[in-house]
Amino acid sequence: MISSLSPLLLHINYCVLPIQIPFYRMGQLAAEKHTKYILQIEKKKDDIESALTEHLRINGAYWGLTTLDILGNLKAVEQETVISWVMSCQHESGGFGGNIGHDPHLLYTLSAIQILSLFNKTQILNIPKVSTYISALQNKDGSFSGDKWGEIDTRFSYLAICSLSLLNSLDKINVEKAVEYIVSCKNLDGGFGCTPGAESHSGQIFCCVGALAITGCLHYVDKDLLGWWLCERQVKSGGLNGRPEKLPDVCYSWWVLSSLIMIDRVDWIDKEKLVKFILECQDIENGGISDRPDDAVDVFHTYFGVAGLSLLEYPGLKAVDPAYALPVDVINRLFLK
Ligand code: GRG
Repeated sequence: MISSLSPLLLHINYCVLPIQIPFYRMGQLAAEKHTKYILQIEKKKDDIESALTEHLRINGAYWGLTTLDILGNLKAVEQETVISWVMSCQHESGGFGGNIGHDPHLLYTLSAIQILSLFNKTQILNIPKVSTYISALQNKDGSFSGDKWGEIDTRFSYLAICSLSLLNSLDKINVEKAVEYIVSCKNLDGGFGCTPGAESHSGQIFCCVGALAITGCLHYVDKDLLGWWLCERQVKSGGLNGRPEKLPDVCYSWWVLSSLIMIDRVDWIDKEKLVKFILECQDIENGGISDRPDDAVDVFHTYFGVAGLSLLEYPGLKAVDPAYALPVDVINRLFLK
């Protein structure tokens, strides 16, 4: 049964105990350097990284802008320029593309809605049009396709549910069926995969647990079993991997940690060691965070590193909501309206 809990109550229910880390025992977060790193990405339009990521520019904008907001520096960007660029990525169907003139997909549509939420500007959207685009992608069995080409994945269930919830339009889909499909992707190890029977992976677990949290259906999760699987993701270095026998990666600081918080099992990992791992992945000189120590930095890992530290209550950072992947004050502003 679908709970009538409002999304507003959800993040208030997560229990995150403050950690007491003696910060003199580890490096510090190079917050100023990371701000500079994010702000200069936009200016480097001609480099190879920029060319390779052109198709997902709107995701990059969400990662970068949310990082700036967590660091308390969102005001450093020209809001009007960003908003008008985001709106020019909208397709006539109502969905958003990854860049101007690109095909729409749920992945880019959520990023567009998240960016507008950061700037308190979702009201400029034609909400019925956007939500019609999203709801048309729900299939009979409750699953979602990512776009008109039809691929199905629990990532797309999360993208649709999170987007519609931010637009206060969850009533446009069959939530009960959507939840039923997600639950059908639950495995015997307590985790979730991309389709029924597919291997558990931390990224998919975030999507399924996040969607269940937003819809008030966390009772479908076997919290002890999943908590055990998730805390087993921590390796010797303190970093987290996405599934057994894989290398740690800073991005799993988000996928695993947010899931552990949503199921109230975050104390089952060594938080101090994870903070140390994330800090070791910083480029102290030029800013930015990489997947593992000494690798090249990028905006994706910078976001997940900073957001992970926020979930770990690292001092000086805004709190982030583990289900919506947006600062808690942004979520409160949306749902308290
Ligand atoms: C709003 C935060 C937010 C997300 C939107 C798209 C999406 C929802 C979530 C993606 C979840 C996911 C599948 C994350 C995994 C990303 C990743 C690092 C995949 C790499 O997979 P492999 O198999 O890596 O290459 P491993 O680490 O397993 O070797």
